[in-house]
Amino acid sequence: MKTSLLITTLIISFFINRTNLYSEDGYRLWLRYDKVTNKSLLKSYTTQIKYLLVDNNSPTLSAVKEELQNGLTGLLGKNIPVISATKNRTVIASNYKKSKILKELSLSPEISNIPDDGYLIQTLKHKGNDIIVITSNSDVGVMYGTFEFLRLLQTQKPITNLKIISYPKIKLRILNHWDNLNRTVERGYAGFSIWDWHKLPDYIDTRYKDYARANASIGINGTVLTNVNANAWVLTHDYLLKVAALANVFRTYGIKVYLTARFSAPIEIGNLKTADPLNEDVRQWWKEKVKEIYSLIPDFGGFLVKANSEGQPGPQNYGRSHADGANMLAEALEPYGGVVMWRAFVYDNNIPEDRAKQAYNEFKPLDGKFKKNVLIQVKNGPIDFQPREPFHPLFGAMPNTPLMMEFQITQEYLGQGTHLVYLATLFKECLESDTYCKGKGSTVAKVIDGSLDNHSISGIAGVSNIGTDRNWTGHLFGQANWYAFGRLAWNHELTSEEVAEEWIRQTFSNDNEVVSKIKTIMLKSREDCVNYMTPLGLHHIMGWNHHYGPAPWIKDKHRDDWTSVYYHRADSNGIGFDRTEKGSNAVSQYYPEVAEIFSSLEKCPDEYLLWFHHLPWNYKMKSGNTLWEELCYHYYKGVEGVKETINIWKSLESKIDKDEFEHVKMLLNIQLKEAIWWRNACVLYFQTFSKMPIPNELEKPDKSLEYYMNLNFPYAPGI
Ligand code: GCW
Repeated sequence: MKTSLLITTLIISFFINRTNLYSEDGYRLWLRYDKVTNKSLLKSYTTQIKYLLVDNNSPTLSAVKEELQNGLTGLLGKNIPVISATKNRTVIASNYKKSKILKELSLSPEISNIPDDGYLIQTLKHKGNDIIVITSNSDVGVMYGTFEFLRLLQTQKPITNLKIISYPKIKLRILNHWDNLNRTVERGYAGFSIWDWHKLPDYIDTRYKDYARANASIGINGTVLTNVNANAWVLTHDYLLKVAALANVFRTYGIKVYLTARFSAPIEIGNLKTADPLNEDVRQWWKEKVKEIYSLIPDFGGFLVKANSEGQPGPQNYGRSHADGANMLAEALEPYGGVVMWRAFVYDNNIPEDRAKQAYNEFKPLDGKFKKNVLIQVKNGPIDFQPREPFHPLFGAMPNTPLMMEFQITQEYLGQGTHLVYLATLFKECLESDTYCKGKGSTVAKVIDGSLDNHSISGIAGVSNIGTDRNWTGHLFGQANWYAFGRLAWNHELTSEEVAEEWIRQTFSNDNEVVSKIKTIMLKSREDCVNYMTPLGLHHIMGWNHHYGPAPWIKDKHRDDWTSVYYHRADSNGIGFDRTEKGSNAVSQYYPEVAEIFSSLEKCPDEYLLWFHHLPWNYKMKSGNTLWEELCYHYYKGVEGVKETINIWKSLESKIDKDEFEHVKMLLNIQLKEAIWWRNACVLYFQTFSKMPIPNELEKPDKSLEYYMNLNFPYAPGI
């Protein structure tokens, strides 16, 4: 009896697991390679692609071959034989510099000038044969071209008469993992760190390769494995062996490994008494450490450093400047071609100055004082990855220093693991902002891609949202933000819409209704979120420490600049942070053309109003509403936006994989609940100052302010 029950259970669970195995769980990301559904396109593809020729072997080109074989087999639903001499209808993937075959073809002469990472995809006729060539002057460029070619098929684009030339605008396209050695992830909402440090270097999880493939497919070429709140332990020999094992997997996919360097490492793991960057023993220690790293990882990328910020050690502990600290590390890395990415995210509550001004004050005077292999990594806005911030005034202010962009892909302040918020629109808003540093058209994008000041290095970083969750990012739509970061790092001129459309077609389907409806959802999602969280330029009013949920009432903490009241400054007179000349004068850090717009009540866009101005509750807005009414309308609009999203999503039920449909639906319901929570808590709280009624037509909150203020989340994720 017992045995038969056991057998039945085993059989049932076998079938359950089988079904799970075959249902869509998101693991494949945007590289699904499912068979092309459009019959006539499929026919056209299969007539044009009969054979595969991948020339010149190298680990990278072997990976190209594997990707093309897997991809094409899936997409075309049949095996594509690999051959060694060109026949009619062959796809050739080859490095132009190494290939004999390609020299015989009449390829576009531009090939010789395409920068290393770039590629050419061209349809050609040669000796009566129709062929498609994917080529580059480097192996990794061939890989990028391969992924682009597969993307054409996945998004069901025609492949006749191709001539695509593409190369990245920004050189270092890097993910920053805030992953700790114990596998927790700071501000991570997708499980634990995918780096299994304990089992490394001997156990190589298949995820490492899939991670590398996914990154290569969108052009990401670097990864910082460890948290900026750094642990020196990763620099010990045993851990470096683990790092080297990861680097060995990633190298094939053109991805370099970087580490965060804890400034006090010479004391903590080097037995020195000091970490003073001008001390000879300290300098020597770093030189030897770097030498050891390169002996294990010959293509190591360099260090990312958070120093003298939020309690992290740094050069200022010894009375030295950020330049002294960065240059010491840069000198050690220089012989090997490594770089230092030194973060500008610094602010100190002991300095009696608007937090928004502090990074600029600290770094601007250091312009031109850094060694050539130092990049200063600046967050998109002057506070901290808020749902909306104006661009950081450092962009454009340090022409003699390459500035890197730091975006946050993980949604610390935008709904964490449960809100659908597509971030390309946020990224683009910042990249397209005009700094006016060299006159009109000096966009942030042109500052960071190095084109404005002719820098030879340039970089962009995204704080990763990846974890051990089966679908990598927790929320399926989190994948879109990883994807968008990579695509925009490659080409910041792509529109948010183009990127969304590519992602949807590869992730869900090429069905027009699916594409257009999901695109609508994605494109409005960030504005919805701003509306239900921090409309009209409000910022930093979220929960204490875990940053989950609304808490505009946070005050009286050990640091003012970590409270909410510091930022919104609501009182019986009004609300907002006066950053004009009459206030903190943060506007003066921008170029005059920009400062003038932000300072002026007429010209300042509503989006930034309370970021720069403290205004009375009955202030007349451009819409004719009072400020109080306008604030209410925005909060309510945000919630309506989420309701609308849910309706659109529900209308797609028959066209989306069941598991994915349910997954997103449940998360959207959480998002709605939390949007209402944000709206109610904020409106009720601000009402205690405005003393004005919520406009009549708006539904009144069903809970009291006290209720919201008493909510507690000791186990919220990400800390
Ligand atoms: O956004 C804040 C986060 C911290 C983070 C810090 C930083 C890694 O709340 O968790 O620390 O910024 O960027 O250094």
